[in-house]
Amino acid sequence: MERTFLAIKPDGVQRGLVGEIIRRFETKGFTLVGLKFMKVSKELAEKHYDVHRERPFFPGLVEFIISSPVVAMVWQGEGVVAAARKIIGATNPLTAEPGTIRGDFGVNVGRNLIHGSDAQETAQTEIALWFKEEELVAWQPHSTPWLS
Ligand code: FUP
Repeated sequence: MERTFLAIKPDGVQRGLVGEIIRRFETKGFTLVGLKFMKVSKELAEKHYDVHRERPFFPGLVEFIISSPVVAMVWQGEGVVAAARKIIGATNPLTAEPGTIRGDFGVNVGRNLIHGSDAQETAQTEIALWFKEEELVAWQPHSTPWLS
């Protein structure tokens, strides 16, 4: 079953949006299989954003991610990687559509509230980077057998 990695960034936590953000994935019908509240090490932040290592915003991005706690999550469901990206919205919250998390709550590209894996392959890499296998819980919600 398809899985994606999501992280509510320090701004999402600081602004009290954890419940609101989780609610959107829960009510859509996706299944939570991993969740932890944590401070991110510099090493993990640099690995996570390795693709951006040469970009001018990289040092500031890493400093921001390690500045205060994040909520790291794994969600499961059919088509969850692409669907989560739609729920999250465009990278720049100023151009993100209303109705998306970034479109509804953000204004600054450097403070865009949440990370979501951009492809199935990236999701697998990011899940392995952030979670140990035993931290992921395989389960099926009883009340919604039509959801996978
Ligand atoms: P996304 O996949 O939507 O999170 O966006 P990217 O992977 O392109 O960018 C990763 C993070 O880098 C963004 F969430 C915010 C930050 N960023 C900037 O701070 N400035 C930029 O110009 C582009 C990205």
